[in-house]
Amino acid sequence: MPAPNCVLLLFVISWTSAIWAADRPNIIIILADDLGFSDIGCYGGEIATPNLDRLAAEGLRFTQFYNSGRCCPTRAALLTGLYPHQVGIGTMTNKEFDLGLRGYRGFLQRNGVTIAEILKPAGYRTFMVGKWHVGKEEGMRPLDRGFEEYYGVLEGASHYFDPTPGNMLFRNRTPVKAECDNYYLTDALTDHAIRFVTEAASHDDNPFLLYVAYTAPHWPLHATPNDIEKYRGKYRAGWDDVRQQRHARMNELGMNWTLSPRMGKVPPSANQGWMGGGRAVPAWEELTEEQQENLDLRMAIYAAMVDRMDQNIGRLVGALRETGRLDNTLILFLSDNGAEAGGGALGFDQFKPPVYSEQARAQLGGLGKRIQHALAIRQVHDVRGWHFDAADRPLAGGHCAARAVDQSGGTCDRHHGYVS
Ligand SMILES: [Ca+2]
Repeated sequence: MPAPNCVLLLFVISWTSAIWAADRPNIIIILADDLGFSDIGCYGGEIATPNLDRLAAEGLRFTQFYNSGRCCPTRAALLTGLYPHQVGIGTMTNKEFDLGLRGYRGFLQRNGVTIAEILKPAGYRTFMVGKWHVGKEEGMRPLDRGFEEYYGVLEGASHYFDPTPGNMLFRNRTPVKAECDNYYLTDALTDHAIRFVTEAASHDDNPFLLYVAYTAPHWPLHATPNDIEKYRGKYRAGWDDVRQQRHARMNELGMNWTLSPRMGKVPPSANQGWMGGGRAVPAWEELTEEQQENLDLRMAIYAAMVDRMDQNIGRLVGALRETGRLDNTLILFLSDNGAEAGGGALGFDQFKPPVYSEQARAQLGGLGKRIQHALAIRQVHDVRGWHFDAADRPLAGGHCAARAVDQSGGTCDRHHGYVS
């Protein structure tokens, strides 16, 4: 089948037949940030993601699924089951994006309800960790929109080793600081997610909704030395070689796509101009040895961030197993948009917010960007229909799983008897 050039969002689901039994399932939505769909192993990536791969092998893997192309709109659609413009987030959030138009208000409107606002009165515990990014002011935050427990950053682009300044690290309604000297945000989010599900299991038998919105691997490229070291040198062959290898593995995995022509330039529409759209993407061989070494490091850091996220997903699944909740838990994994095409002379580092100090760059190995591109747009709102079906609480107009597959025009490589 022809290569779909706008597949951005992957989708891994793991469940067992127990979900469709009388007990309502727990629901975990894991959202990665700026993750390219081919970065993880079960979609051909060279990054080690054994935990996600296992979920995929035991579940269902989408080969076509669409998000809303950018952080805030995808999150708005995912939370409400509506198109992002319908709930005021046609673009990004905060006051500068309030254009005074119904589709562009800069925060999640009240004309749509969130999945937490539906499931909480239905008896679900409702937890969230991670990046909210659909409104940061009082009255717009997770606890204002149906979640009873929250730990994370209200905005995006967080510093991984200390997200305190500027990114509004919160525990429920209270601003907090990074909790320890060796703090790493992906670990901390998982710690709190595990705390939520463990406490819930010890408290009562009510099912829970857990929304895990990791900030990884969104910039800044911050990772720990041990994780980085695993990938140093693996990208020295260059991005064209990595692209070819990923494509070959995709076909081995049964996706059977034709590799699209190599882009000569980053499309301006993908970068909105301010990141350098329209610039040429050089062939790897055109770069100097020093540039190649530098870019190998940047890509190794990115890979380390994805690897670390997978390690943490493994910890979360382990906690579910220990609490006896794993077999009655629906787990969905997706990305809010594709990996970001950055700016700069090599497409990697033009855009540097002030949070990145020179000290941090020296310590962490520099900042960077990726080489893939975000395009378009639709269908993530169908995800909420899945939740309602699984929870036996469908809304009028909600979609069942099979319909979601059909409407996206996509296919899946495994089929389950999940629709009556
Ligand atoms: Ca994003």
